Amino acid sequence: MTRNSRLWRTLALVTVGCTLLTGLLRSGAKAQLAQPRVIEVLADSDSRYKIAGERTPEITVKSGELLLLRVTARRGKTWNRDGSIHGFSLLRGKDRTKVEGWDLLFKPGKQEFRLTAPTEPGEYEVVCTVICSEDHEGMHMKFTVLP
Ligand SMILES: [Cu+2]
Repeated sequence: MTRNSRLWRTLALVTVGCTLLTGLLRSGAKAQLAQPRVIEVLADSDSRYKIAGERTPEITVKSGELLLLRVTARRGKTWNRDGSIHGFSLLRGKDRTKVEGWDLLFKPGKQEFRLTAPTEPGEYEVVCTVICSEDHEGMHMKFTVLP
């Protein structure tokens, strides 16, 4: 084998190696940046959650699913001292305990939250935790986690 052909072979191997490595790194980055599913909710001034196109708003997700909760909040009659106008707290249906990481407070306007759906399938409930009007107790919605 001439010196020249050995050189070319080395170059070819390096090129293939780099291409493979780049591909690997790219697919890894893609997995990490997996697009969450967007859920849009209006936390309205009449102390109700609303979801476009749903007469009775409810959220259904898959166990452990990555979510982006996109919220628009409108001030009701009363709000918290810290400026929060509505809350969004996820409770387990069976014992009404809070799900960790799902105790949110909203400021007026648009805001987004990156969340992971509970891993345990079942029925949950979203409740508002800010006394936003005399009808605050009516501010809740069904939340279902599918296996
Ligand atoms: Cu509220």
